[in-house]
Amino acid sequence: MLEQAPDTEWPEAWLMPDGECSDQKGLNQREPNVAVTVEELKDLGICYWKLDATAYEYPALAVPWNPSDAVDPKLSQLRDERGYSYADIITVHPDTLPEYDTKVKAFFEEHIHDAEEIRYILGGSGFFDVRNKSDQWVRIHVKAGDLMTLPEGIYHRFTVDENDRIHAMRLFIGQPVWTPFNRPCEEHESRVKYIREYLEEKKVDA
Ligand code: KMT
Ligand code: NI
Repeated sequence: MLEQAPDTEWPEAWLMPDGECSDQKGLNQREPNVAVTVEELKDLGICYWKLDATAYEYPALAVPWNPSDAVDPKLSQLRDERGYSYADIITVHPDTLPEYDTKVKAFFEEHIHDAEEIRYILGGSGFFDVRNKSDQWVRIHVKAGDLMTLPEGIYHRFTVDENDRIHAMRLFIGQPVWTPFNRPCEEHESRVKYIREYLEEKKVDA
C-alpha cells in the first residue's frame, strides 16, 4: 500500500474567521492564526499523498485523461490500489477556463458529493475548505504535488488563491459524477453516512 505522506509534508491548514467570506481568494486566517493539525484533518476523513508533479509531464487540458497513461509509479500505484478508473486534467485560469469568474464562484458554493473527491494538483495552487466537527471552515492550501481526497458527504468548497491558476487532475472510481449537492442536504444519504462515520461520538461497547 502506498503510505500517506508524513504529517510534516501535509499542506498547511488553518481555521477561517467566522462569518461570511468576502474575499474568497485571500488567505482568510484568524488573528492570530489558528493552525489545524494533520490529526484533525485525518479525523475528518481526509487522505493525503505527496507526489512529484514536476518530474512528469501532463497536458494543460485533457478531458478525459486515461489513468492507464500514468508514468509516475506512485500515481499508478494509487490508481491500482484505489481503483481510479477515470481521470481528467483541467487548468483553472482566466485564459483557459471559459466563464472563469462564474465557475470560480460556483466552485465556492458549499456542497457535498455522493462519492469521494480526489484531486491531484499538478501546478498552481488553491484552497479546499472543509467543515470541521464544530462546523467551522478549515482552509487547506494545496500546491503542486498534493494528492488529496475528501470523503463522500463532507461539506466543502474550492477556490483558486490570488495567483488565479491551478492545474489539477480529477480522479474518479467508475463513471464520473461531479454533481454537487448544495448545503443544506442533511437528509442526503451520503451526508447521513458521513455524519455517522465521522461526526457522531463513537459509542464504546460496554
Ligand atoms: C472542484 O472540486 O471544485 C474542482 O474540481 C475545481 C477544480 S480542481 C482543483
Ligand atoms: Ni466538490
